Amino acid sequence: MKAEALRIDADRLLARLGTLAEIGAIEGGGCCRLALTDEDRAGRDLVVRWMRELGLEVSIDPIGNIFGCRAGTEAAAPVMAGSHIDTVRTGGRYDGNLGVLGALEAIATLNAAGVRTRRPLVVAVFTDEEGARFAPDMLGSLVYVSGLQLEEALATVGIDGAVLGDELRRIGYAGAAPLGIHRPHAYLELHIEQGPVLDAEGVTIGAVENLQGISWQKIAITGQSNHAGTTPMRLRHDAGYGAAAVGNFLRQLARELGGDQVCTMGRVALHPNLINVIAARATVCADLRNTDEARLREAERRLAAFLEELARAEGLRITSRPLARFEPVRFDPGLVQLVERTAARLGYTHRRMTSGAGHDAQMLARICAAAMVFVPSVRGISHNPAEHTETADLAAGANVLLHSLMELAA
Ligand code: HGY
Ligand code: MN
Ligand code: MN
Repeated sequence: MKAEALRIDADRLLARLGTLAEIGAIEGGGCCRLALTDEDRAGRDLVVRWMRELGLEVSIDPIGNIFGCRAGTEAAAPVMAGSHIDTVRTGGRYDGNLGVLGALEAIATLNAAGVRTRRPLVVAVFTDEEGARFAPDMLGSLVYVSGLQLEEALATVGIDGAVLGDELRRIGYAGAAPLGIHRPHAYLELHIEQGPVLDAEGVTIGAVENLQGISWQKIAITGQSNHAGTTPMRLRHDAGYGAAAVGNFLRQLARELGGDQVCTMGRVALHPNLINVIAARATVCADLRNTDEARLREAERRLAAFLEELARAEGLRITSRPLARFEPVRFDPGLVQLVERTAARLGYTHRRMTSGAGHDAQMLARICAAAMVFVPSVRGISHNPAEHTETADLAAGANVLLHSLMELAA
């Protein structure tokens, strides 16, 4: 069959997505496979098996990134495609998984058609993209591009007190391959949009040209525990109130800055967390994002000023520690055009767009030409078991990935 006419097998892709989704399956059809847990190990083992069945040569690096390599006719720098298979606690079945399984589906299609490419093709599964258990997010790809020292990454303590390196060894994925194995010629990532744009406009393919900046911080608030009944309001140093005030301020901050600014308090904990005790301590995690670096810095500045004022007014001690800080990224214009051109050639509607979420592609962009292919998320829902993408859109994304890879590897 002519290369032009090649199309992926949607049933095979859907079947693999379904099989992987059974690992860590949660109510509502989603997944919970937090990085380096037993569920993540089971998912990794399954993908490695599929890679081997597809004849790929599997390598695992010291931070647990998995690479499946399909030899080219030349030993040139490979074209890489991939994503992640770790999920948040209430994840869907497509976030990350589609990028890995879509790349495997492209390989399966080339194998079935007996098509060789000049450049090798590498499928990558990056460790701990979500950063939900071990911050920062995109940790594995960040180490891969030397943005974070391996030792520092291995020493990371998770939200459950586990040490990243111990967990990596425990699940058997502390690999021996050299860091930076397979320096790619180019990198493409297929991913669900996780936002409302494509679905609302009825457009099939997103050619992602940029990705917003991310600022995560852990805010520790120390007050004084006291009796909820006997303590007059004027004598309180209430860490619980402090946490609530931060949450409220984040919403106000997004409103004041407007534009693309988003602010989230997704994680909060009180101690001792009892109905009749004024909280002694609170921790709040803040997630700030903006496509514009200067405005993201303004948001950080305003939050810091608010925390100072809150500490003074309430007699609290408030400290903040950064958990992740990535500037906005622009993807390679040539690759973005390739994604658009390929979508058009295959007859799919398409548009250029920004990624609101962080992705491994933003790290690969530091070392090679990188870009992303988005497909619609129904009602823009993600990080939620109800996350859904129609089969025709899954297939469209995988076909655009397949033909883009073939052109890049020619
Ligand atoms: O946080 C993010 O944007 C991604 O889901 N890791
Ligand atoms: Mn993702
Ligand atoms: Mn995610």
